[in-house]
Amino acid sequence: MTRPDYAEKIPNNVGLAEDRRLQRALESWQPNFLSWWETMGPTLPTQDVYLRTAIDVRGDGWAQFGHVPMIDYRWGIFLADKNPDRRVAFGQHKGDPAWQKVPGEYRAELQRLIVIQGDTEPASVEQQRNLGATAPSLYDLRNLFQVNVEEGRHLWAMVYLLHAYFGREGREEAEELLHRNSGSQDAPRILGAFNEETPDWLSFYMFTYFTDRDGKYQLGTLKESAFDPLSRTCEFMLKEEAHHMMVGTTGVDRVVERTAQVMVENDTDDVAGYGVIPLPVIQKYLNFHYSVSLDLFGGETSTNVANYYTAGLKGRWLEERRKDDHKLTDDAIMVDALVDGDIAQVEVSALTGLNTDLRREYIADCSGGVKRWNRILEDAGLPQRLYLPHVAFNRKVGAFAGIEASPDGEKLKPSEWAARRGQWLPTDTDKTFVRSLMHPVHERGKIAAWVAPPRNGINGQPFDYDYVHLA
Ligand code: BYC
Repeated sequence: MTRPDYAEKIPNNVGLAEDRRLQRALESWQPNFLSWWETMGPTLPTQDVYLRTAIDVRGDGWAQFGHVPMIDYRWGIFLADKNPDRRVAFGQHKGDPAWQKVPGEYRAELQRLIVIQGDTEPASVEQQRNLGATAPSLYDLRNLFQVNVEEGRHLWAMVYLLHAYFGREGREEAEELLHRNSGSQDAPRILGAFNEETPDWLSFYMFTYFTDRDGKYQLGTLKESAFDPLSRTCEFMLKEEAHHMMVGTTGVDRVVERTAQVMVENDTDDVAGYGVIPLPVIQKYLNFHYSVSLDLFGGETSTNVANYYTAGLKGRWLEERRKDDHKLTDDAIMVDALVDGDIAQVEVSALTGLNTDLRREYIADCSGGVKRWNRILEDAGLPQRLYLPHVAFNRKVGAFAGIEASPDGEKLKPSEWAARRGQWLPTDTDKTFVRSLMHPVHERGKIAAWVAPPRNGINGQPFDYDYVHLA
């Protein structure tokens, strides 16, 4: 394992200095990345931001805090430490030594998985680029930028793999990652949720709760990959990803807390006039972000995922803790399906049902957030509760893509859906209202009226710390 060289143009712990060809290739991609960051990254001008920078994967090296001008942020390539004894944990190659090179027969599939993962990272930066202008506090602004620079680093992580292991095609794919853009008509991002807008901070908190959490689960499955460099890079990315989910979890906490406060103070549900977000609007945002994030798991049944697993490319969440043969050739699983046009379940082979297996883990995790937010309502003495809508609600991918269903899982005629969708998904009026609250609060120690302050600052600093110096 090489120690990271932070003096390098591209900080890394992959021994770039010893591989001049790779170093040159990445150094020629770097200006394109920086020009993408300048044109598609955060729009709010800043002098510097109190950022966490990874300069090592060990000890506290992954979390060095300090005020940094954003363009000087050091996007580096860091892989978790190598375990020389690591073996493939599942599929037909179970028990073999983990692969240090890409086997020819799996090249196309591995490249595809890495490209899809890589595509989401810059997409989220593009989606969030204008949020700085309406940040509710300097603390939130700093968190937004932290998420953005780390998503940029996660792009670097995938680009490193493409350059180092996939030759010319890999380099071409790395270029394409900078050319597709979120929401573009001509060259959109690959997955649906990454072409949606993140126009306000409630959307940002919901995105970092629900969509970043898909990232956690997908990275968790790629961390199991037999292809060791992919596994090691995902392991380190997951460490950084935890902060993004904290931003989402506590962000929604704080919105719910503030709304609950105003409801209690004024003894009314109708709080829009008091400048906070009514619970039914929060529920609609939750419905939207949860349902588009469910789409990110692919179909309930998928031969792609069965092949990935059998080949050893993509495992299950916490693969090694599963008590089975890790081959699954004789196992079955119940998955959601349309049966004679009705919402039901069918039994399929465990291998083709693996997207469902992962989605179940994800749903259980999402329920934790809802429980937390409901505890805030309960503690405020309020009877209202938030909930996760049914898996058939508002789906564009998988078994329920062709039907419409209510959040309770009742199948609806298209006309009923058209008449009622505004009760369940944010309407233009809801979105305009939420946007009308988004006045920037860029003054140290102050916060917008629609969201409660956080319980803790960053890295032991108080809430009123000078997290960002604006230009
Ligand atoms: N939108 O066989 P199926 C993150 C396509 S987020 C559009 O069921 P499969 C992050 C699919 O490509 C994590 N198209 O799919 C979060 C296939 O097309 P083809 C990102 C979709 O392969 C926040 C067809 O439909 N990482 O890190 O089993 C901020 C049939 O689908 C969608 C990954 O996703 C969609 N939503 O599963 C920043 C991991 N879904 O082949 C970052 C890598 C499916 O018929 N990707 N399709 O043309 C994968 O593991 C899998 O490709 C998927 C899909 C789970 C995405």
